[in-house]
Amino acid sequence: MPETSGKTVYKSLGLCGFGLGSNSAAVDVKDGKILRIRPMHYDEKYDYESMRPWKITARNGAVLEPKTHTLPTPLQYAYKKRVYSKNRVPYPLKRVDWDPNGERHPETRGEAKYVRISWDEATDIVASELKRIYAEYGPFAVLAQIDGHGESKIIHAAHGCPGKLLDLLGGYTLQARQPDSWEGWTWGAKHIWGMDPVGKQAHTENLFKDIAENGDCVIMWSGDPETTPWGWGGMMPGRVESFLTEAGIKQIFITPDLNYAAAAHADKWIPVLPNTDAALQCAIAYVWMKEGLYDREWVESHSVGFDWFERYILGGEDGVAKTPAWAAPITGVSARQIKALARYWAKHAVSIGHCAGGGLIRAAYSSEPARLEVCLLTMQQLGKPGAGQINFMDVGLFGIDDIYPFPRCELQPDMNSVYHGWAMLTEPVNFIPKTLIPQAIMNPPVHWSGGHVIAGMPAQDQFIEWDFPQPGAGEIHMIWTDSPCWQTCWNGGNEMQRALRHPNLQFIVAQHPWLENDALFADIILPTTTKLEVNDISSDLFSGQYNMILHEEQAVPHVGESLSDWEAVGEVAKKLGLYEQYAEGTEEELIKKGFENSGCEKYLTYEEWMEKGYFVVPTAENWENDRLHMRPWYEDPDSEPLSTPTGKIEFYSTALAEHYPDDVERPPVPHFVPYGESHSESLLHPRAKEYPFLLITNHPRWRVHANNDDNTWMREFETCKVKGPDGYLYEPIWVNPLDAGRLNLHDGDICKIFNERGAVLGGVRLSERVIPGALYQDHGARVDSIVIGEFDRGGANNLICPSNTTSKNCPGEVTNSFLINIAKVDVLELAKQYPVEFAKFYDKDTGHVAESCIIKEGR
Ligand SMILES: Nc1nc2c(c(=O)[nH]1)N[C@H]1C(S)=C(S)[C@@H](COP(=O)(O)OP(=O)(O)OC[C@H]3O[C@@H](n4cnc5c(=O)[nH]c(N)nc54)[C@H](O)[C@@H]3O)O[C@H]1N2
Ligand SMILES: Nc1nc2c(c(=O)[nH]1)N[C@H]1C(S)=C(S)[C@@H](COP(=O)(O)OP(=O)(O)OC[C@H]3O[C@@H](n4cnc5c(=O)[nH]c(N)nc54)[C@H](O)[C@@H]3O)O[C@H]1N2
Ligand SMILES: [Mo]
Repeated sequence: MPETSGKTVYKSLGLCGFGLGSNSAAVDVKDGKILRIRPMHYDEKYDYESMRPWKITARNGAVLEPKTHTLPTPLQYAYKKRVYSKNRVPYPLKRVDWDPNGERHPETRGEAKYVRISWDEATDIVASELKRIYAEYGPFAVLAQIDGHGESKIIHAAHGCPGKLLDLLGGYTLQARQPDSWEGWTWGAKHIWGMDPVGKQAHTENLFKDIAENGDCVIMWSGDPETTPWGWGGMMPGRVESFLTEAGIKQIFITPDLNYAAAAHADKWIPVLPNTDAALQCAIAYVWMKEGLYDREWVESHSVGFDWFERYILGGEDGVAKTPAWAAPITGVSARQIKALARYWAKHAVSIGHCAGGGLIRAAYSSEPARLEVCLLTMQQLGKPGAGQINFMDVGLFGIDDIYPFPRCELQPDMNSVYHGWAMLTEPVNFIPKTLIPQAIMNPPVHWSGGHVIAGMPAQDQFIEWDFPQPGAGEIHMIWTDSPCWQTCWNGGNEMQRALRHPNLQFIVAQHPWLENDALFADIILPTTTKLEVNDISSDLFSGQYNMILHEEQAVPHVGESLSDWEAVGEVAKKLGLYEQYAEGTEEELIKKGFENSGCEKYLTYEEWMEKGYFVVPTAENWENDRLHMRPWYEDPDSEPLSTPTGKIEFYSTALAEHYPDDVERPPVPHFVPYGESHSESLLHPRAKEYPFLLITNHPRWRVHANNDDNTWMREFETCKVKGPDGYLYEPIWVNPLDAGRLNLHDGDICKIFNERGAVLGGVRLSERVIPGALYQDHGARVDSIVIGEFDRGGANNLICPSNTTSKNCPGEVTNSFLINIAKVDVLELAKQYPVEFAKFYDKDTGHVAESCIIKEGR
């Protein structure tokens, strides 16, 4: 048992990690328990000046500097409640009515209870099922769901360890991870300005400094830098926004809701109906064209196909001029406001700000607003002083050298040599895009255009056609998941619930720290640890202040019988005689190897680093002299061609015209596409008569996707939960008072939101902070099914998202901005109607699994 009393350890505690650490904090431990989590002081063990503190000075003299301590968010301060959650899987579990030697009852997954078994028995079962399935069907019958965000652990990686073992066994089918955060940029923007690998502006070096010195305004077009950086890198982006205000640089928010950053920092809020941004963008271009508010010569020297775009905007193509008056009823933004915005923009140095891209980048036809944004940026001379596309969360994004708008550190500590986690670019023979999993389980074969559908692939990959299964491979018969939250994070969760109960699936094994979501559909559950319970190495790359490399000491003993993800898979590897090849060393050896390959040896020795617990990488010398984002291209486009086929901005995409000339859902010239063959999720579609609201599903303020919904400290916030008359804490739904008045809804009412795909409950929060015609409920709440595949109490609105992908030839996710209706429900009556099913698992007050799903020994 490791020493765990009276000490302080350092941990990166961000929840978006896949080997990339963030949100570092100090954890004080007493008597083997977490006492408190607090900021760590960079200068506690090092001289602050050695870090070369940086400084950005605005033209009015306002100054932005890093703090001398890390900037954790409420999610980190409260993390001990997640570690000690009563939802922790206490020991290995087996579903009672799943018998590997008899009846398997797939149809009761999600409602059958569990019994305790030993690690020995659990790993015997997993090993023998693997052998049987490989022998009967071959390796591709095993689907590995091993991607996902979560705790950033390196040796004890949260996601991916099963892939290593399955590789040693002969292969598997990979659930390919979408470019989820950036669907529209990937499927759309890459075809107008290239910008591989992400599709957002590459070359953002020193963009923020340029904005501070030369910018007049940042349009926050669908971002919330006071909420989403909580998941990525800490509180710095909120400080950056305050600095913009001090610097006299205006912030205009274009969003359907007055989100948390807008409420604190907006000089102006322009409410827009969800996913109608493309119409607004077209109308802005119209004003510029009609009023001559752009430099045509400059645009033509940097692009191809502008005439085609002009023809579409002015109405030459379809007879509809995209005027402000045309856009006003579609977008909810008045013609007057559109003209004022267009004129202001053309006369000032304006940048567009994002975090990942906002809801519209994960909505139907998201390729179009992404491309149209590039049209607008280009018409106003991208790269001119103070003008670019800036991401408030991209501080050292994935170590890509040129996506770095804030001052650069000398080095990004490299963890790859010992990272056991999932690699985004794994190249298995057989894979299924994450959006198509339910279909691939229930109705194979599946065909798609769009290549590997893995974030970071080059644009040309999108033109490859693929099939599942590949020739020689068969159907899926087993799932091994270390990321059991598909239902509440992807597109069409009710369909996934049906897939998980499909007889094709003979065995599901989940390894997870908490009993929730898809884990409650597994046949065997292996309990895994949080990072507070292990020794590890990690980095911190996203703070926007300094990079760090941390020696993460174990803080507290393992909870229950849990093992780390790496160790849990190791126990199965032992049963298969593959442990040595799987593990590649001891924990101690790997931590040392990790440090030696991190690039940090030039600063200090391994022993010094172990002793201190962390090292702060200094700011690069002369970082101010780095290249200035797109300035060289702005000055001379021929000096650095873009990665489009013509090397220029393509208002008319030559590649789309060549590969998909007839695709009206993603035509060569970007369009406003309200609905079409793939989707009808628009207020302009007749379906809106029945489902008259668009649902906004932002990234949750008090969670990171599916993580943290059981955190009792978070659940106390009024914006986190709404207490129903039955005492259950429901997921809030923001309703504008104008809509609420018509529907006779009141603050605190419990309602169902619904469409043909099912219904989800929530609690009304009346607020003028959401535009009439839209409702807003955060994404990622825990599934608490009343009727599986139909009706949910937890507020997991992904259950009723569209299953169809971005568009016909774009297999991206559509999880935001879809049609629903809302109606008040009487939960006390409902409880009578569904006496057994209602609130099967979650305790109404604490939200904990009331241990009702585990049958105790002796009972
Ligand atoms: N409606 C709607 N849906 C969306 C979005 C949206 O905007 N709206 N956004 C999309 C985006 S951008 C993303 S990135 C995805 C996120 O989707 P995911 O990456 O799938 O979601 P997460 O909840 O972050 O993480 C996956 C799982 O990892 C688990 N986990 C955390 N730490 C560990 C660990 O140490 N070990 C193990 N075994 N498991 C661990 C979590 O509990 C969770 O079950 O959601 C997408 N879905
Ligand atoms: N707390 C927390 N932080 C997170 C995460 C989390 O789950 N929780 N997830 C992390 C991940 S993986 C990612 S990808 C990023 C996501 O970062 P983003 O993509 O920026 O986050 P979203 O919440 O989807 O959207 C941001 C804002 O867009 C606006 N918006 C929504 N729909 C529309 C629309 O149709 N049009 C316009 N104009 N605006 C719209 C809303 O005001 C919303 O607050 O956040 C990361 N950080
Ligand atoms: Mo994301």
